[in-house]
Amino acid sequence: MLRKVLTAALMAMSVNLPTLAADADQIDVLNPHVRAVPPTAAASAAFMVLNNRGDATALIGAQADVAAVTELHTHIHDQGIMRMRPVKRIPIPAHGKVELKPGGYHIMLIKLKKPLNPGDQVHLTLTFQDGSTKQLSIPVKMIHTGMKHHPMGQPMAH
Ligand SMILES: [Cu+2]
Repeated sequence: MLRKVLTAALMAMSVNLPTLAADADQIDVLNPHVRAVPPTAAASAAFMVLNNRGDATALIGAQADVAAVTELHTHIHDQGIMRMRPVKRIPIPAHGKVELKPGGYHIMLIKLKKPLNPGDQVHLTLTFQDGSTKQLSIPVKMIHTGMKHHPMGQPMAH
């Protein structure tokens, strides 16, 4: 894979030239977690905040060890209904942050290979715009359903 060759080349460069910052080095991952799902569920999602200390970049790929397929998704409002849609990239503004959260951008874990119970760890690789990668081990947590988004997590009367 060309991307793998490029990634290897970039990683080698960053070893030789420590002043050359890779996109992955300027991103801090805050509060990463994966939604716990029942054993019958075919899919789950990962959420986190990507905080950028450098120039604008983007998340362009992800791979999780517990899923056969990992996609970047967003939610769109389609005639009053919220639908998920795959995206090629999730932009991360310069010296800013993007929040992956229920009802917004998220990393979709499809065709789960095993149940995701609270306390489990998921290995996730993030790939950024320049091909640099970040390896994460992130916890599985219970999350209340994301289709109805409650600001600040406050329950609302329906
Ligand atoms: Cu999704």
